[in-house]
Amino acid sequence: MNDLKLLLKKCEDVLEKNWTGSFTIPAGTLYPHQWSWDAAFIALGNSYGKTDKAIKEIRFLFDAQWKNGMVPHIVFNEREKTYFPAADFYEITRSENAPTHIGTSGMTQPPIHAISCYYIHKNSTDKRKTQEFLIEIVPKLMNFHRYLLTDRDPEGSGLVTILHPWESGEDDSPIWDKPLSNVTFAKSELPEFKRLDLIAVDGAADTIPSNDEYDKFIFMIEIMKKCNYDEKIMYEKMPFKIKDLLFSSILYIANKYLLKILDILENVDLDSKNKVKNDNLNVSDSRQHSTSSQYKDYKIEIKHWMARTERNYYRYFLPPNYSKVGKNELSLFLDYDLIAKDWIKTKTVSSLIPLATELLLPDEAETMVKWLKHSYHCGPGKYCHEPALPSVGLKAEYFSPLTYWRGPVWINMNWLFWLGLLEYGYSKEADAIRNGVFELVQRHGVREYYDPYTGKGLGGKDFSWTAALVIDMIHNPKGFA
Ligand code: 2M8
Repeated sequence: MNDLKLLLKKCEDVLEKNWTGSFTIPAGTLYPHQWSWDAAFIALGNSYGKTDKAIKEIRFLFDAQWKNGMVPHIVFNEREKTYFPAADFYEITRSENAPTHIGTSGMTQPPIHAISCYYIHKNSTDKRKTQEFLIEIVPKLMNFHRYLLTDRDPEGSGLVTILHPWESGEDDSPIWDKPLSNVTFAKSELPEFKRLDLIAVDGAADTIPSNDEYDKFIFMIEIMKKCNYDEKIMYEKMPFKIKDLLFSSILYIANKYLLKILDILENVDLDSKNKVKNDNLNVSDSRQHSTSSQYKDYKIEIKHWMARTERNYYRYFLPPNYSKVGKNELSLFLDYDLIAKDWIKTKTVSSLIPLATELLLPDEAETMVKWLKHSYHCGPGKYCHEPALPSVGLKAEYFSPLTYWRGPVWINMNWLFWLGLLEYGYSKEADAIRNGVFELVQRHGVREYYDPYTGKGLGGKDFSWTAALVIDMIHNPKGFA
């Protein structure tokens, strides 16, 4: 078997190993439950030949959707005890919006799901089955996106506010250092708890968030609980409130894919729509199953959301004094701290994410690509192990080659940039990233993240989204059509 066939098999075996029968865990021991954006990436990987698993993955997650539309970032498997904080810690019964049939967290994660649902259908060999799945899932996706652009965007900016670093997906990124420095509390305000991630990474403390960061993560969950997860009260009370660049960019891309799904359904013959039983959607009756006129209304609503995003993206994420993208080192895009009322002047890999949205002008994209290529470098005369993007610029004083989101290479971020580069026609740079990802996984295993200097695999072993996205990059050398 040639190298790519071997790599494909290796990744397919990881997804098979992590499949629980209802969903796929990110990695054994370390992450034994279902995570939201992991599930979306995994469903995309399974959309190549494992359609039923891909549908089950998304269905299991959205069956735990809260009544206000929020999709929780973790859906718990009660039998698994190797992860902290567990379901009981979140006390979601405090909220009338929470599901009662299953334990979940009380926060959300980036909305990759509409992209995956589109490809579940596009890659399917049973179009009727996946059309019916799309008819079922569209109202739930609309409820999720609507939640993000109402409860989490009272400013009507078309951009999403996160209330906890875990909602960003980039937990301990240096982006959050300054906002977190303002999160203070007495030790007495912190519940007793024992971290379990250190055990799961065999004691490699330098690869996971610090205890100080973890204390703040847990303290902020306590505030959410005290607010009974009421969105309005949390918006007033949370000491951490960020217009998140990566999250908002992913939602913008996902809205484009939701429009593609609606285009498909508008042409689906009526009888298959009527066949789909009227699920008891755990949302108010106004959001029951759709008809064509409903699909038209959905499209109008999505276009309004996207217009708001387009109007405000530069205003919120590109500081005026850096008005020319690429004019200097900080004139990339930055997250906005709603509490400090200022940009977070910490450049990381997500500063480049606008490249994946296609919101950039060609000359701005060119500037981004220059910075992207520069960040392969590890310093004078040294280079990254592979041309895959590290999570933080390698010369940044806050760069750390081994620590989680503070420097290592993450495959999901490289996958997003690979797509963006292809969209803008930078196929050489895109191929370099694709080959760099393949090299890392072939030589260092299917891991959660990688040391950019040596390529050494770090964090979770047999990591599902790494496997899933390599499967996509192998099947899809030219990215999404
Ligand atoms: C990491 O997040 C969890 C908390 O949600 C953790 O650190 O315990 C992040 O990398 C996140 O992006 C990912 O979804 C999750 C599971 O892979 O792990």
